[in-house]
Amino acid sequence: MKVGIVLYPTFGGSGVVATELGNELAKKGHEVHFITYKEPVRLNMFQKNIYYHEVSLTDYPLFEFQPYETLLASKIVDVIKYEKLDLLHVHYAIPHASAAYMAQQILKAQDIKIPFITTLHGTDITLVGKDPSFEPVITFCINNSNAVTSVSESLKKDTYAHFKVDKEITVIPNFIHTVPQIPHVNPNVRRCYAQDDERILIHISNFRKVKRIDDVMKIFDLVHKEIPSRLLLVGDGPERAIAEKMCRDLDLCGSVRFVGKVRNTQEVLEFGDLFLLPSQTESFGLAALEAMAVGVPVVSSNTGGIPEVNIQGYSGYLSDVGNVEDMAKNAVKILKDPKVLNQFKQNALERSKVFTFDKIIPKYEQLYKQVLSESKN
Ligand code: GMT
Repeated sequence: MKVGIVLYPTFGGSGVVATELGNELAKKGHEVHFITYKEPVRLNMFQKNIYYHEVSLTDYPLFEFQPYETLLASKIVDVIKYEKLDLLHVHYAIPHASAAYMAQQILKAQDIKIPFITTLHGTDITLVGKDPSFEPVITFCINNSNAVTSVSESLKKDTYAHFKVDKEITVIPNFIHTVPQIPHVNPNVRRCYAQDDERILIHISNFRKVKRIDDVMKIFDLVHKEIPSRLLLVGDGPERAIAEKMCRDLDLCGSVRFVGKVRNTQEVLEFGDLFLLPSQTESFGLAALEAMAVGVPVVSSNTGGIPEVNIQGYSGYLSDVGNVEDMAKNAVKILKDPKVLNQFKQNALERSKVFTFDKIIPKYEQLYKQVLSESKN
């Protein structure tokens, strides 16, 4: 199959999922064409069956805002026509689904049929999409996609709750490569981050408000009072300054390390004893799954799709949003006793195996086949 994938090229989960999906489809022999405005961070361009088409932005004094959606739609038309794609798969509804719809209509006028699939990732529905100024376009594009998928049951429910959507939504969870067993880390490298008797807690995100970085700091402060520990903060974003200030105010600077943006998060996660994800909302929580896939248990909030990934008392613990005392108590419960910690690590790895590539990618391939055969009739 020749598949076009439209995505955000950044560190955000939707871009990571779209890139990894494309990489995997290419390995399976499909021809994959990525379409976006910058080289995706997780994309290895020099691979068989992988192509990248960049949407170049025009700078014209009349445009106070760049007409990205129009440029994207034009690029999609171009790629579909000249690369002879069979199908288009867009990740994140805004503005990818509306650009796909427009491209589909333009091509229809030229007697070219192209179905498109929209995958909903989270904030396109739960935060941005709910904004009434986006609603009519999102509702229309979801209803007019040839197929719609969501990354969790929770996101599917939210979509039906907030939009007048009558289109069937297929849940296809996110996926991961797991390690066969918990990796042995090089003690000398580990000592760069923590003493041998200290536990390592990790948080990875884009440091947006929704991630509740202040809760990460509060939880760590409580844990640190009971257990010798360090916190590694991976990623960057608008809330970083707040986290830095809290570090100083709580006198934690010596124990907190801002690692910054990291392409291969697994390299850092391997050093982790516990992953913190106290988000306000999270449609799935890919970062938590990535942690579990190298045997790191998760202390998280119980919002959105997180309970579909992290299992209470097994791969970690879940608490109400903002209940930092409970999250800290659960973290201590896991970290205090090496035997308990080891059991949680094994469980986290085991749980992540539900979401391996070999189980999830065929679900997308199946959907592609179904959509293609429907669109031919
Ligand atoms: O978490 C973010 O802010 C990034 C966002 C994105 O669209 O890139 O992530 C969303 O999609 C991920 C991949 O499907 C999910 O794992 C995240 O839970 C989801 N984020 C939210 O719902 C806040």
